[in-house]
Order: sequence, then structure tokens, then C-alpha cells
Amino acid sequence: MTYQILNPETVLKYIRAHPKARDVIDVNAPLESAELSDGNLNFVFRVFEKANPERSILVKQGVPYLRVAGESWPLSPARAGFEARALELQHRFAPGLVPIPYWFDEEMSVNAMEDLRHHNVMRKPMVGRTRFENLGATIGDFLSRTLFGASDFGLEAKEKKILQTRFANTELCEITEDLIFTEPFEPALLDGKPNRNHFDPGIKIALERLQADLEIKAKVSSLKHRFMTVAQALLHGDLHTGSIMASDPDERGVSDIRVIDPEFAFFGPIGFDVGLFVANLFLNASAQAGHAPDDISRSAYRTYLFDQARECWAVFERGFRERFENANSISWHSSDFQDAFLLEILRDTAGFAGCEMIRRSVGFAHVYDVDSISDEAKRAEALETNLRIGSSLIRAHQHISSFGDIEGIVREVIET
Ligand code: SR1
Ligand code: MG
Repeated sequence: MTYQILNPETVLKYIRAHPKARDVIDVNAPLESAELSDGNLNFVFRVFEKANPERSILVKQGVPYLRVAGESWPLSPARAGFEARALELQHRFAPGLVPIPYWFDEEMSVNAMEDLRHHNVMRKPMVGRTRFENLGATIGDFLSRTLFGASDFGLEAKEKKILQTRFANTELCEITEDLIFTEPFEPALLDGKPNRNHFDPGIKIALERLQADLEIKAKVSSLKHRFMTVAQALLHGDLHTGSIMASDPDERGVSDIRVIDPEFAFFGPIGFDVGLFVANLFLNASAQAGHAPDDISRSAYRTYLFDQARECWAVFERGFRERFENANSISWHSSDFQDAFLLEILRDTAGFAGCEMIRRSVGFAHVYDVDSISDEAKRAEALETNLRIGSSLIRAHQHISSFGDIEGIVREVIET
């Protein structure tokens, strides 16, 4: 099929005609579709057998623009190829923690994959304080498997270099460079590019103070430069709680958890993925100022979030150290080297988490956690909290020596 933008009608024709679809569903049976588009970039459809909706396929299509902005923000549909290649690798290193990829159709910019029909994107249930007890451990496991697997320690040196050339994800990296590292820290840009920040007037003064802080500016420049140049491993590249799905927790609070949407994948610094994930837990914790109905439930859920962040780091670090034992070269067996490398990741984690907390509060792409707080004063309180924690993490990141240091910085501002 030559490229055309799919809709709930044409996606049915597309599926009926695709030779690989018949491996998953009966394409001759009556089929139905539903549009599920939820993220900022793409269109997503579920196609299922009418008489047996359990038999379904998820179809995700990249269109030549950003879905939430429309044609005024052009974006190459080639991003679907980065997602396809990343998902294939993540599925190789962490099977069961990502959707099963079915096929990638380059001409149509379509990724077809396992339809996680019993799962929900985690962000909203977490704002409603649903507890997923295995969240931190699962994401820590996902991070150590995928980031070690697709690094110089897990891949042969030649394979990694060749792979890197297939992940020159220039357009989506530019979005991250602009939206996370540049625009939130500048009142106006010098290079004629638009500054897409938007923020609650209640935090104008705090933001002006932050944007005038030369120490913060220098540290963010250095984090941005690390993001652009330190090609440690193939990152997910956008690991927030909107990029994770979970089934309803069972009686022990345990769910099936899957990481989705790796279209921002590129070879970058490992701490970027870890930092984005923990920052999104902290963003939820601060937003509970405006969501939890009472002190007890607020405190309990914040404690849960800190536990998950700590557990994520612990499982990630343990998994990474275990994998070092079987690393592909004797060069990686020095325990001093391993300690130093993990410390570098931890410090990056703190710095990148700080940038994420700030950009989600004042930049182009906010989070539902904070934006959905209806009480103006409480929303401003959460936003100020994010700016304070973000600034402290950025300021202190090069002096962090344990995950407890990161937790300590956050807990100085967010009480449990
Ligand atoms: C222009 S895209 C805005 C944000 O959505 C994605 O999920 C990334 O987080 C990006 O920064
Ligand atoms: Mg996404």
C-alpha cells in the first residue's frame, strides 16, 4: 500500500490486505477498529475480530506531523522506523517487558504489535493513587537489560558502532534538546527559533529567578552536551509514566508491566532513561498536594512512590553489576571501573531528572499529574515544588554518591 494516513475505516482494509496479519487474527472474519491515539506524536488503532475481541492487533502510524499540534508542526513519519528498530532490540533483551512486535511497514510508517488490551497507560491511574507494587523493580529490570544489552559491554564493538549509525534519530533528538534542555531555561531564544514554553502565571517569579541563575544554566548546558555526545547505550529516550502500560494489579498489587513507545530511541547517556522515569514518580508525588483527599493517603502514596524510585535504582544497579560479570571484554571486568561507571550513571540520573521536572512544569509538554489539579493554589504549590527540586538536583548532581542522596533532596521539599 502506498502511504496514506489511516483512519478507523481504512485501517481495516490495511489489516485485511497485510500478509502478516493473518498470523495473528482471522482477517476474513468480521473485523472492527477503535482509535486509541493518546500520545503526542502518532495515531494508534486497535483492530479486532468482532466475535472474538481478544484476537486483536495494535496499529501505530507515524503521520508527517506531530499529532497534538497538527500540520503546523511537521515531523517525518520516518520516526516509525526508529521505533521499529528499538522495539526489536528491546524485545530481544527484555522479552515480556515490551509489546511483541509483529511487523514494520516502512512505506506506510506503521508498526503493528501486540495489543495490550488488558493494560492501561500508567499515568492516570497513578494520579488516582493506584499502587503497582512491582513498578520500580520491573522498570529497573527493563533498564538494566536493555541498557546493558545495547551498550559496548553487551554488544560486540563493531556491532554497536554499526547499530549506532542506524539510530541517527536527529529529528526526535532535536525535540528533546529544545524542549528539555534549552527552552525551559531561557526567557527568549537567540537563534530565531520559537520558545514554546507555557506556564501558570503563579510561578512566573520563580521561573524568572531560575532562568537568571548562571550556575543552573552552566550545569544544564553540560547535561545537554552529555545528552548529545555520550553514546553509552541505545536509550528508550522518552521513559515517562505515559510510556508504560500495566494490567490491573492482582491481590498482591502485582501487574504485568510493559514499556511502550520507543520512537525517541538513540544512543545516549544511560542516566537519561533512569532520570526521566524517577522524575515522573517525583512529579506525581508533588502533584498529590492537589489530588490526595487527606494527609494519610497523600503520605502513604508518596512513600510508595519513593519506594518504587529506590527499588528501580537498586534493581537496575544490581542487574547491571551482574551483567558486568559476563561482559564481552576483559576491559570491563575491573570493579573500580564498574563502580565509577555506575556512579557516573547515578549523577546523570540526578541531573536529567532535575531537567525533566522543570520542563514538565514550564515547557511545551506538561504532565497530566500537575495540569489536572483544579485548585489554583495547590497547582502553583506543586509547580513551585517541581522547580525547587529540579534546581536542587541539577545543582547537586555532580556530588551525588548514592540514590539516598537523590531521595534526600526530593524529600527535603516533598513531605511524607
Ligand atoms: C513535541 S513532543 C512533546 C513531548 O512528547 C513526547 O512524549 C516527548 O516527551 C516530547 O518531549
Ligand atoms: Mg510517547
